[in-house]
Amino acid sequence: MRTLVVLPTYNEADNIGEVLRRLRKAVPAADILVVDDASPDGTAAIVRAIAAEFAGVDVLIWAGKLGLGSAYWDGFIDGLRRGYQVLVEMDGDLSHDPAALPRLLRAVDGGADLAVGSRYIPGGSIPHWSVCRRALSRWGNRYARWVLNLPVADATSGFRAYHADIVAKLDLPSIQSDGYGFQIEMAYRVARVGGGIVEVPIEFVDRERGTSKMSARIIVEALLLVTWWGVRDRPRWRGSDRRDLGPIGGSRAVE
Ligand SMILES: Nc1nc2c(ncn2[C@@H]2O[C@H](COP(=O)(O)OP(=O)(O)OP(=O)(O)O)[C@@H](O)[C@H]2O)c(=O)[nH]1
Ligand SMILES: [Mg+2]
Repeated sequence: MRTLVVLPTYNEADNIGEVLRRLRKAVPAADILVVDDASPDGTAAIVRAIAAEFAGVDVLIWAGKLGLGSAYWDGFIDGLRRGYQVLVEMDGDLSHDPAALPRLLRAVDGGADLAVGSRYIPGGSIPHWSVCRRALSRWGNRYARWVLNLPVADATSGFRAYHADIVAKLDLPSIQSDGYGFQIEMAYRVARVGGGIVEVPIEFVDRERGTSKMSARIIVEALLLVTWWGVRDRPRWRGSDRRDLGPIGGSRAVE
């Protein structure tokens, strides 16, 4: 299936070259679109230089920092327009190992609408995180799963492959969130339109170079939005059955 890997970047000059080279090795047939928010460290220039060497690598450059959600949104719209059948999301800081991508693609090839690289199913791991960060992520995910009745153990994971047909049904222009909220919102929308979600175990390693763009604002945004969606979509506060919420796709884990 024709695949486009969308890589959002903001100041990833120290990582992007290696990400692109490892991706090319892991999935030689996939095209790559880097969506860069005018990184001051020259990330886009590095991508351009590599694009001259490798066919199928492109970069979209925006005038300023518009956020992760907006970068994915633009990358997906571009991918849909150009007729790709699979759209991949992946961080550009080497936290997501390109070598794991073929397993996600196999899951989509096998019929999944969304394959999520999951840290929270057997076989998944985060070797370097502190107890605090692990607890925040784990409980954030449990909260989202409970409030939204979402059949995903790792809804904040940013390593995913979508079948393009499901992305086309998600009404991307109305997406409200950025950061972790964006990942949860996309998974929730897939479930609501009846898409099948499969989780594939991944190891998430901490970035070794560059700085994190994660912030308290992104965490609070995700928490508030999840709570709001849960309230908004609950048909009647009292006496409602969670199964009334509408079509929810099933989820299963694969090795
Ligand atoms: N285009 C674009 N990319 C972004 C923006 N913010 C983050 N990114 C990219 O999104 C990916 C994930 O961001 P990170 O800062 O690594 O966030 P994280 O993985 O949640 O946090 P860490 O584990 O601390 O690295 C990286 O490739 C970033 O360069 C943004 O505003 N615009
Ligand atoms: Mg990261």
